[in-house]
Amino acid sequence: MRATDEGGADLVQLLTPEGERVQHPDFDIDISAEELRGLYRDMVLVRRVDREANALQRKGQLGIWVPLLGQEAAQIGSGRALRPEDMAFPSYREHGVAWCRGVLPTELLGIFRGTDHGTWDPVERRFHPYTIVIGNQVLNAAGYAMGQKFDGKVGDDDGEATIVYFGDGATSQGDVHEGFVWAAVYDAPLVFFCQNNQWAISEPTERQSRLPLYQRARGYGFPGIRVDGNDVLATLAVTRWALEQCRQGNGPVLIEAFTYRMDAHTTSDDPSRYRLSDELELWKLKDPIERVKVHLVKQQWADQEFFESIEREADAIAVELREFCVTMPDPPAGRIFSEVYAGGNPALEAQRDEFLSYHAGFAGGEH
Ligand SMILES: Cc1ncc(C[n+]2csc(CCOP(=O)(O)OP(=O)(O)O)c2C)c(N)n1
Ligand SMILES: [Mg+2]
Repeated sequence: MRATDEGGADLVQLLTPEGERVQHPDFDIDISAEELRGLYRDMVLVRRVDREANALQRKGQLGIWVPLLGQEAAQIGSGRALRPEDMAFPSYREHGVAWCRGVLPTELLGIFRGTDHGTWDPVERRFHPYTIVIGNQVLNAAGYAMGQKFDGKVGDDDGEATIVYFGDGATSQGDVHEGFVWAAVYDAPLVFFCQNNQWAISEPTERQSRLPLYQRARGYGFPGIRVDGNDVLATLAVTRWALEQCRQGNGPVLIEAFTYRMDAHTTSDDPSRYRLSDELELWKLKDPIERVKVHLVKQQWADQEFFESIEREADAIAVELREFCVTMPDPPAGRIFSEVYAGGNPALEAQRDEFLSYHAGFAGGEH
């Protein structure tokens, strides 16, 4: 058995790469033309944000960027399954989920320009700060979901749930294992959403597991489902079901979204050093956006004017992103020392004073 087996018989799919709608005995969804146009719009706009931010890094305006290219359906399908009161814990690639939580694309830029840690309010947006430490957010999310359970927010139609995002590589981290154990034994309302994009930087999924990742859930005692992560409808349907299980007190659930990282790991990475380009060419045929476009056209649910209006909207977002990025003020030199301790700390304050006087010795270093 290989973790990288192509999809496999258990793969949940509702929209084929050719844009054909197929039925599934357990997971189906009624989707209106308007809803599907909305999902298409979300995916096109986040892809544009992603490409624009990638270009801004190439121009030296961002220190680094983490591309989501290819993972739009996994992120929009799951992000749109959430209710406003649910909580989401991202890793560092979840720009599409951020979009669904109402985080502005401009609010992500400071993280990658090195000026802040993200400017949104995690409590208000129900979207935790990005986490770079692999797998760590799984423990944070398990604790949060246990809190929802203890606070009595689980057990009926109005129940709350939590979703946590992590990668295929993260499944090898101890934190993820511990998160599985805690959530399982406390029946925490937690959806573990693993985006298996086939790579952990240069390590393929077969280096993480001998068996398909969704099957790991069984060992912990909760359901695991593999969904076509390039199929926005299937991802939406499966995530809605999983969140509902959690709301009713039957959580947790593991979802493995089978997808592909179409670009580099980050702008600091060169994937041509460790993978062949024919792999990418194969996945291009399974593009998450194209299949929705084909389906919309076939159904006559969208016309040329619709597609052009989305392009115009994407252009406008791109302009806004560029202008915001190049005019972002540099943070004051003392900024890295602030907001570390709520009540101050003498050792840190001494370090700050020393650094500020050193910094003031340089031309332009007075602030
Ligand atoms: C604890 C820890 N170890 C190592 C790293 C370095 N690192 C950054 S991303 C990454 C690979 C993660 O792969 P995966 O979980 O598949 O997520 P993806 O980047 O593919 O979305 C590693 C090892 C880190 N950030 N944190
Ligand atoms: Mg990965």
